[in-house]
Amino acid sequence: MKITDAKVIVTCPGRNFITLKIMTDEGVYGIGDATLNGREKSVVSYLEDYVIPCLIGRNPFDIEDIWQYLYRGVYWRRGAITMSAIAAVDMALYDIKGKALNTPVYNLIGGRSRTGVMVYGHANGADLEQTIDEVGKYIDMGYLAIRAQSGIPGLQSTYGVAKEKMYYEPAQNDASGLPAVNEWSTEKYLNFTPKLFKKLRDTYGEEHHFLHDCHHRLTPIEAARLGKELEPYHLFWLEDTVQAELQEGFRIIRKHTTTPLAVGEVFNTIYDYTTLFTEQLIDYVRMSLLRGGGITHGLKVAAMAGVYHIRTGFHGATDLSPVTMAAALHFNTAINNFGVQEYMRHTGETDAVFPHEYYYDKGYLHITDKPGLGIDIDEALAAKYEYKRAYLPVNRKLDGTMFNW
Ligand code: CS2
Ligand code: MG
Repeated sequence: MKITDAKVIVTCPGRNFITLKIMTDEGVYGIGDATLNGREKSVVSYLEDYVIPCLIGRNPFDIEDIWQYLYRGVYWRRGAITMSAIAAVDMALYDIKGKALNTPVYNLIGGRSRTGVMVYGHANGADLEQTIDEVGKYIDMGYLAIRAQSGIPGLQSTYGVAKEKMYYEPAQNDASGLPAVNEWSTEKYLNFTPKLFKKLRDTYGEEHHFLHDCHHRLTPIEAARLGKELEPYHLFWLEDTVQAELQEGFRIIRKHTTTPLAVGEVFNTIYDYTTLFTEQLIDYVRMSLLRGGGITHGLKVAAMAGVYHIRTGFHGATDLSPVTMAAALHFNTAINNFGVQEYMRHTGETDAVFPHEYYYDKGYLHITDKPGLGIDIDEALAAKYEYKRAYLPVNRKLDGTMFNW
């Protein structure tokens, strides 16, 4: 079998998605997600101008060699754009291989290790009361794990609070078409957050897993304070506590609290984790197959994480397309050290562009045995949705200091 052609499909059913489609001389094709929220067109060019010419004529079954060629061969290794492009190729090649061998992708990477994939939903509200109510709605929908994010008293905006319920899309421009500006106060946030989780436990008891995303906004000692204050509420994890380029920063957090830590949705290679793994400074890997170079790289990361008692908890926000969700579900079904999968549901409009096999049932996502990834792209429908540049917000402290969003 030979790769004969490939193309990049840009569509915007409510938000931008970038999909790579690889075609072969035996009529089998595969698809992969290449969406990089807020910088989508960069990956389009990376694929069209540089990667696709190198794929033509190759055997699509040679997944490892093609991965190594695209990773080592570029010389300028790593980075979100490079690794998202490599991920799209890798997902598409696994899709092709599964279809050609008439088997679902999970059978190519170890077979079935579990009957379903536990997911966590996103409850959020403008204030504490609304957030408590929203968590109750997710419990009523059968979720076993729920992330809770709330507006912070005294702040006009913050991370994780959706404009419309049951769907959160962070990409938003201001009136001039440039990044919206959010505001931040660590003090207000640290004083408020423990109250939210005390109220959640007082209201719903101990049965459900509660998660929370700090979204890169604390220093290590601030994260240590929050982790310690949340210990009575037994969170499943505290996510992205600090800007994690400084892996050693987690030593301070770990010294002070037993609250489990998750990090890495902005990471893109195993090297972002080496200190965090070998010193057991975290508990969950957030780096998705999309940002982290696909299934081939994900298997290496999960294997190394497993040596250090670390489980996966992949990123699964709306800006990762249903193609990444499909690939993640095959991956999560097969590996042993699976933890949880983020499931920020896409809209019906998006799901129509990406018809897929996976489905939600009582707190779990399930895949079927359809060969390949079990997902497709409706190109005619995709063509109806024009690309619209949309930035992620920026974030400033109340005194105007530029900060992490
Ligand atoms: C968040 C994301 O889902 C999460 O944990 O961190 O919503 C993140 O803000 C977006 O994916 C950014 O595009
Ligand atoms: Mg996050």
